[in-house]
Amino acid sequence: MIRLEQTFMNFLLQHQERHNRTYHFLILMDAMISAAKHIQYYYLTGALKGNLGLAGDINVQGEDVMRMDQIAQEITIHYLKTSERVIHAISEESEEIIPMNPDGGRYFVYFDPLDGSSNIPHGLPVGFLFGIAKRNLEGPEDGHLRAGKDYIAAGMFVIPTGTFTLGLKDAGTWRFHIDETMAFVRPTRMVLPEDSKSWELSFNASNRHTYAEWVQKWIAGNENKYAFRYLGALAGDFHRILANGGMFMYPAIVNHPNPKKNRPEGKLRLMYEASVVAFMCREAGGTAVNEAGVPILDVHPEKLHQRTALYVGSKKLVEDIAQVLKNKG
Ligand code: AFP
Repeated sequence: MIRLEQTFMNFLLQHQERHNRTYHFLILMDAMISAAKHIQYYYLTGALKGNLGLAGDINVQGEDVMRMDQIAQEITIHYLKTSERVIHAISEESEEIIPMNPDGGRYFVYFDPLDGSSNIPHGLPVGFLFGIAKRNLEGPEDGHLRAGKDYIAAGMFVIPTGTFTLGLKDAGTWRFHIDETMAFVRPTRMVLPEDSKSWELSFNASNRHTYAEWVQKWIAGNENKYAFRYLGALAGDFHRILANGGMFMYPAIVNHPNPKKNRPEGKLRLMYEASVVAFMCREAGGTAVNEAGVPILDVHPEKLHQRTALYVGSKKLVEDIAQVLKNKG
């Protein structure tokens, strides 16, 4: 017997119908899926076609742009524009807002088309992360810089692994797998496990002595209880945490021996990294906070490429470290 699976599109159509929603979100998600499949294809063939190297440019974050970053950006902008549903988008790869359909558009999209650049030269997992907010339909538009709690959906593709995880507002976080026809199939609801047996801790251990003292102390008191895993691409690391439980963290760097390398604001980007995983985590029963112990989803961005520290995962662990962060000890 062949096992045939429910597709993502079928799942979403039913979801929209059940909640009496419009078709606009379907059109937008169809665009996201098309973009992800094309990025997946270029990434899989990247080593053979010479697309896994540097592009020769520096991006808005002051980092080297990889050829794949450019390809993924071009693909995503194309599909978002042709969906005609996006007012404008904010991308890691563009300093400015990317205008799309200011009059007829309905959504704001915040995305990082290929996150985890240090994995690119090796063809190892990277992420395509996105958050979606809706235009204010009741009154005058109140701006495009939305806090994560105002997103209607947030998701990530792990490329080239072929998994897609999507958090839907008040409707859970779902995981899909790519099949032989390049369709995303088999919706599986993700719920963070309560049992701490499988929990993992994920952070860049080489930064450990640069964290605030109280964070270092918390790690020392907890590290022996959990397995330690770190891939260096948020989508991949968070993918594990969603399944196994535990916590991913990228704390503020405040004690670097070279003070110029301190990152008191944190490293990760609020709108298209931290809020995206925080949203999926909330829908899976977890939570996320910043360096002040404040929920990530409550933080209103003040600028497009705002950075933040991030602690995300199982409620018990994140709430535990949130207390330490609030009390600074
Ligand atoms: P890049 O895409 O700039 O490599 O950043 C990836 C990332 O934003 C996120 O995906 C990782 O979790 C984190 O940075 C890894 O950073 P470190 O290399 O400093 O551990």
